[in-house]
Amino acid sequence: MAHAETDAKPITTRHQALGWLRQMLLIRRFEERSAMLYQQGKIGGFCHLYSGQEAVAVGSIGVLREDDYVITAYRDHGHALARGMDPEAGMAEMLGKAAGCSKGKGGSMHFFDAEKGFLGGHAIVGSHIPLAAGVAFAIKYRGGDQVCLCFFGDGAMDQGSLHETFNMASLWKLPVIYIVENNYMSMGTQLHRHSCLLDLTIRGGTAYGIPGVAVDGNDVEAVAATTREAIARARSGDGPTFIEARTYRFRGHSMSDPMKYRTREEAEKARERDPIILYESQLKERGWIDEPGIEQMHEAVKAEIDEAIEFAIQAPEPPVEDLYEDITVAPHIPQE
Ligand SMILES: Cc1ncc(C[n+]2csc(CCOP(=O)(O)OP(=O)(O)O)c2C)c(N)n1
Repeated sequence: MAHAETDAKPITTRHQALGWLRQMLLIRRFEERSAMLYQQGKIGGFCHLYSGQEAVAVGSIGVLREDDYVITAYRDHGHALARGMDPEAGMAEMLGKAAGCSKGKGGSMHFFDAEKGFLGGHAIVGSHIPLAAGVAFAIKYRGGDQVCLCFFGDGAMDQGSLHETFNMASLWKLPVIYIVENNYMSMGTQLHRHSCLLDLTIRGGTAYGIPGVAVDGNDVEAVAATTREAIARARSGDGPTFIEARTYRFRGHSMSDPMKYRTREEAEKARERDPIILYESQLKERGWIDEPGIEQMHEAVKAEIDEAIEFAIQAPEPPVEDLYEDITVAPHIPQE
């Protein structure tokens, strides 16, 4: 197993680094405000927040090309925003409004943005893992050199769909990169209680002849560097890579979680490795931003999310007639 260490050496430009910091802040703010809107009853249904895991989505999606694809599970707001989704479209979706990225019909778990190659938002654990292989198969079949980045949680490691897919993805050398966001918790079940091995690179990599790499999932540049290598492999026809990004979720599994499975000390300790604070200090050390610059960025992000919320609140509900639209999509059958 290779292990990408946290490395203080910049792997990117100042411009891109500041962009990554801003995206992580945007995601954090989006999530924290969503929690408040949920408590006010403005957001309904299930809602899973991404706070604490931002460096995984931002670092990996940040090194993709525009024509690549991203697919994820239900904890999806961060990935969508990292892929460039307009926060207004995201927030409107949270509030079930017609201007939402899924026309207000998908909600928190079903963000989608086809134009940006963001293919969801999937609620059934492990269900999108075969879909990612399908996307990668289509890329290869058409002779393209794009890749598909697929995210899921450590709980999904136990789904049969993952193991069937990994075998085929490896055998057929599909251009897919699987990233398990190991936050050590599958709802309220900790990793050591649901996984026979704690090193997931063995279960997801070695077992299938796929290179498996563990990375510090709270270090945005380590994630970016690791994903970049995986992308190069996939583009050159060498097949999938399995990345285990080790991270932690700060909030509960969903909005109704008493969190009895972890101690307050454990959660507080995890915040010492907050990916945003880590990156802020790294960039300050490099002289790429100073304290007033960081404050300005926080203010700008706050204003952007405030605007998105205002937009979402004012936006109209989908009309009732729309209930019977978008239920199924006619298949695209190529004409001879
Ligand atoms: C097939 C299936 N079984 C059970 C559930 C209920 N469920 C929702 S989330 C979850 C835990 C998944 O945890 P993990 O994959 O680690 O992702 P995380 O929540 O940490 O992002 C479960 C069991 C589901 N959605 N789908």
